[in-house]
Amino acid sequence: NSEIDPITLREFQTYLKQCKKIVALVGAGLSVSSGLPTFRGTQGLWKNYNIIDLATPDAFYIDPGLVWQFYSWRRSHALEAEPNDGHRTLAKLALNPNVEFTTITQNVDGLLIRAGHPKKKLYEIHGSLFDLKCTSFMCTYVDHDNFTDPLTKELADSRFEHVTVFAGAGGEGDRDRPPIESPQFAPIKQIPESELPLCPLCNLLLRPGVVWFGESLPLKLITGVDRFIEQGEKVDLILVIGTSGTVYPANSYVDRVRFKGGKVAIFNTDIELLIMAGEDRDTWGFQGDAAKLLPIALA
Ligand code: BJW
Repeated sequence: NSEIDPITLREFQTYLKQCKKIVALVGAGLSVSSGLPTFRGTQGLWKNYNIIDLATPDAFYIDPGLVWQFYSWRRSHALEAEPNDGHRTLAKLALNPNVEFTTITQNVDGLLIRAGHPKKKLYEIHGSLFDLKCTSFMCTYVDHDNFTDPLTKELADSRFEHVTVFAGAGGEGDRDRPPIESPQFAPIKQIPESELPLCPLCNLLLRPGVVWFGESLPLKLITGVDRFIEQGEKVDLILVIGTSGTVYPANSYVDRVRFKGGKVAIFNTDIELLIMAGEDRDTWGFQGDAAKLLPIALA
């Protein structure tokens, strides 16, 4: 990216060379140049629904057909997408034997793995679009890496294109605004539960293996992240890539690294977020597309 400030870059890279232990915290912005939308802001709309409202247990229990159509669309979109240079740069860093490195990703699109990121150094803390689990608390059925698309015949038509909307139409902050008419509004079809993905063990509804608001993150992953941050050498640097930092516990990792003396580097298109970060002298801010910035900054 030509707008990268050479002085900031030099200072950052000098520090980077000394780092022994690094963690990357990844959000939806990393996959934007692969064609996948973010959650908040102007991209965060699907067929006139706020994406953030659909990614909740309430939405699923009220209307599983609607939420399954949304996730079916997400699955097929993620399968069509290709990893970008940002994903590949992190994968390369994870394979570097000279640095202790871990990626914590909030993304569920599987693109880091497809870019060659070793699974054992990757914490997909919000799950995966390609994991399915049973909705019954009595049933332990889980299906990992299921790339079938569509999952049922009835979900086939739900794979409409993403609705691109006008500024201010999506995101959590816009909840109180009236819905915006989109010229590409596509009606949702009613799908009976019997035509949605069903558990082969108990025949109840399956759900996407992702973590919705109010749900606990998988204990094994949280413990793994905690160990990486709290045990052994201190983390020298946290790379905060394409995330709004609005969701707990992901956002808490930045302060935990900082608290122990680690530095922070933010890669984001949002200038306001970077201005706020710039007030801290142990934080570098790089504005632009993470897919373009990471190969330069981490070269
Ligand atoms: C670019 C770019 C480019 C764009 N290059 N950058 C009150 C009530 C209930 C719960 C809570 C509460 N207060 C706090 C909580 C906890 C809650 C929470 O944090 N809520 C806040 C919103 C207030 N968290 C939870 O509930 C978590 N569980 C938990 O804490 O359990 C314990 C507990 C339980 C109950 C109560 C309290 C505690 C679970 C969180 C699960 C989040 N799930 C989702 C959906 C996942 C499945 C799916 O994908 O569908 O995760 S929500 C959504 O947000 C998704 C994302 O991973 C996550 C983060 O979003 P992200 O990645 O940051 O995306 P955006 O869109 O926000 O930002 C994109 C950024 O990219 C922007 O900054 C752009 O500028 C930038 N960008 N293009 C670089 N090219």
